[in-house]
Amino acid sequence: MDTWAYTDTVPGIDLRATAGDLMRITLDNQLPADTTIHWHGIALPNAVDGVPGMTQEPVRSGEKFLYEFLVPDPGTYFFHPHVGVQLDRGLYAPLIVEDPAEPGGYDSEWIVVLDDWLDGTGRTPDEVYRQLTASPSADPSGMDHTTMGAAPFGDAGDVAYPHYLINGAIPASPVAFRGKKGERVRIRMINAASDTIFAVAIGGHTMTITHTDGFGVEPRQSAGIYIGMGERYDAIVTLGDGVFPLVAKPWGKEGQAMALIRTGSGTVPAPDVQLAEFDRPILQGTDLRPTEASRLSEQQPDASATLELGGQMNPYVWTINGSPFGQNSPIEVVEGQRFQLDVVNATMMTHPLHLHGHTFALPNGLRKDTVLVPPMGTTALQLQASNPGVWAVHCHNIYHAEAGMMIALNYRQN
Ligand SMILES: [Cu+2]
Repeated sequence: MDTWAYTDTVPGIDLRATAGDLMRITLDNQLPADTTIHWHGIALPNAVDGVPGMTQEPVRSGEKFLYEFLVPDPGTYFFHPHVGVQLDRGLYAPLIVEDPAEPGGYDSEWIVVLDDWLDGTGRTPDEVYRQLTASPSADPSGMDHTTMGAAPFGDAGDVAYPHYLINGAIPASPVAFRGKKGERVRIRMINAASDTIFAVAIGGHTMTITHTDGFGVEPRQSAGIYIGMGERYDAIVTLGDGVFPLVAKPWGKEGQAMALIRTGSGTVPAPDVQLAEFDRPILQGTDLRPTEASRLSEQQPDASATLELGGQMNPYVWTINGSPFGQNSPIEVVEGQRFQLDVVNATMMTHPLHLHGHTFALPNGLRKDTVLVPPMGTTALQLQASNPGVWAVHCHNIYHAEAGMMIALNYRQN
């Protein structure tokens, strides 16, 4: 069994740039399949957004493709394929865009990438997808759906994973971050999982959340934070003295991911260490408020569209506005409009809704590009239509997206 990866590591090596830089990256496809790269969260030109059939031809096995774009905004991003369920194979890597105007206020910086993992354990993500879609009667997910409806996220997911990873490692052989007692560390957290929402906390520490999806938030101290698929959160943590577990607990699923923080001597925590931090309130993204600088200007929408998320396990079809992608009608916007997406989740699951090429403001002003929409929940997302093209709007549960939970946002001439 060969894992698919960017170069030879999972996650791939992180790319770093400064806001305003021109990125020039050649995808050299040595996979035995077509692929593309999507630069998740970056407001880039449509032609390099990496969605096959919408913005480019798939890059064939043995072929190359040049992605060239300016990175306009600082923040914590990542990149991954936009073909099938390839993200779940290990094809992902951080993209960090530094802010030349950043005041700093921290001593060092770590990147924490979360993942749910099954490749090489008996079935590939493609086989899982085939099982999900092929079974005419029984629920093939392997998931216990008895948590359905539980707050805050409802049904826990469609796939049971044998492993949860932080920076590619299982808890029995965790990665170790090293630092000094009293040091202030900025931790950039990325959820690259395909079907898993995580709660993240650090034993013996609180974290102060400072950013989400590249945008500043009013700093908020907490025992931990929930992170949906495709979301990113940055936190500042002041390090204690010893050895500490950084744990990511999969929502509604068994097991956990763990990394170590080492600043001194101490006992290494067991892989199944239970953190008391998870008994305290864990923040959700929607609890956060934007900084003034990251707000969208106050404005009445010029136009709006409803976006209804639907679907079920059996048959395994996920929809937007009543039909899977390809059968639903694109949402149309005109350049210059303030546009509102009225999102309705008509299912018992939480869906991480992701918009390409733009960011949006939640009703409380929080700016993001990926938002967790709770079961039977609604939200209104405002965006500024300033980046012409044909853009994907989809659930970042990669199995849902592949099963149809996607729609196009098309610019039309007025
Ligand atoms: Cu979904």
